[in-house]
Amino acid sequence: MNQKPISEEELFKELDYYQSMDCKYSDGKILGSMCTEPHSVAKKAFFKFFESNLGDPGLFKGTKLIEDKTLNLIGSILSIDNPAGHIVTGGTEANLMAMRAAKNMARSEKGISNGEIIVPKSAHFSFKKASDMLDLKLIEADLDENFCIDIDSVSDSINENTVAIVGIAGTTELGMIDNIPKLSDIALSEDIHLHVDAAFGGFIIPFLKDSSFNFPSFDFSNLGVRSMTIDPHKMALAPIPAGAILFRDDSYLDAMSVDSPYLTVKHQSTIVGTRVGATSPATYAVMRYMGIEGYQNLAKDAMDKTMFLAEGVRNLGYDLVVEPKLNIVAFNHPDFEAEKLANLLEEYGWRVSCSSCPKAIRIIVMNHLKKNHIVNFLKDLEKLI
Ligand code: 0PR
Repeated sequence: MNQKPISEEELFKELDYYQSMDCKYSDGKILGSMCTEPHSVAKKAFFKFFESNLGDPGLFKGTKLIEDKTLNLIGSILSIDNPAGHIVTGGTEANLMAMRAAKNMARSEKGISNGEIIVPKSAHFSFKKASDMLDLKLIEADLDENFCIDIDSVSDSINENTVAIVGIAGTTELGMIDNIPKLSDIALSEDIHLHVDAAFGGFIIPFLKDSSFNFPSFDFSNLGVRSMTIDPHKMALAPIPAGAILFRDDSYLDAMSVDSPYLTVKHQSTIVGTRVGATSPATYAVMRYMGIEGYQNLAKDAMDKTMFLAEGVRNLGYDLVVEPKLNIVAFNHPDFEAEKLANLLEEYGWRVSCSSCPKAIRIIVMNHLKKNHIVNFLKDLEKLI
C-alpha cells in the first residue's frame, strides 16, 4: 500500500482504466447474462441509502420498514399477503436460506438428522453449495422431454429423509418452468417442504399472465409451496445484489433464528450479519415506479425480441433446442460444437454463454438487448455458416 495519500484525480484515473476493461450492458454485446443495467430510479434510491445496514435494523428503522414493504409488493405478484422473508444478495443466498429453513424444520418436527433434498437436474448450482454447506444429500431428479422436472422421478426419489423438493420457475439454462401444481400436490401429501426457485422467472411470469402465454400457476397459490426465491437484480431492473426469499409464514424464519444479544434486535435469521440495506429501497423504488403495467410492457417486449431472435436463428439453419418459454433462446448448428460457435462469436465481440444440458449456445434476452443488436447478431451468425 502507498505510504502517502494519492490525489483523487490520480485515483480515479486508475479506476477508469480498469473500468474501461469491463463489458457494458449498453453496448448490447452481453448476451449470456441474467443481469442488466439497473433502472435510474433504482440507482438513485440505492445511493440514497447506501450507508444503511439491515444487520442492525433498530438503527435503520426506515430501511427496515421499506424491506417489509418491498416483500409485500413482491408477495402481491406471488399470490401471498404479508410473506415472511428478507431482501438478500441474490438467488444463491435465497436458496441457501430456503434449504436451511427446510432442514431445521424437518429436524425439529420430524427428527430428521441426515436430510436429503430433491432438485431437478436443471437446478442452479447454488443447490450444490447448499448441499455442501448444510450437509444435505443432493438427489437430482430426471428431466422430461421438455427439460422440466420429471414428476415420477421426484416421487421415486422421496424417502424418510427428504426435507425439501425444489421446483424451478425459469431454469437457468433454458428458461423452462417446472410443473409446480403437481409438485405441490406431492409435497402436501408427503408433508415435505416445497421450494420454488423463481430467481429468474419470478419477475416475468406474473406479467405475461394476461397475454397469450398460458403458464400454470407457479407461486404460493399452490398450497404446498412453502418458500420462493425471486431476484429483483435479474428481470426487475434492480441493482446487484438484490435477491429475495419469501416464506409462507414466520415459523421458517424462527427455525433459523440465532441469538444476537448486543444488537438492536435480539434474534437474526439471515445468513449474513452486516447486510446491505440499500437494495430494499432500490427494489421498492423501481417496483413502484414501473407498476404492473411497466413490468407487463417490459415482459412483452422481452418476449417479442425473443421470438424475433428465435425465428431469425431458425431461418439461418440453426436448430433450436426447445421452443422458448421465457426470454432465453438456446440453439445449435449441426456442424459446429456450441463452444466453438461461442468462440467464433466472441471474435465478433458477442459474449454468449453455453448451456451444459444439452450443450447449446444460450442467449438471454434482457432489457439491454435491443432489436438492432439482435439484427446485427443475426448478420454475424449468418457469416459463420
Ligand atoms: N437460481 C436460478 C434459477 C438462477 O438462474 C440463478 C443465477 C440463481 C438461482 C443464483 O442467483 P445469484 O447468481 O443471484 O446468486 N443465474 C445466473 C447464472 O448463474 C446468474 C448470472 C447472472 C450469471 C449474470 C452470469 C451473469 O453474467 O447463470
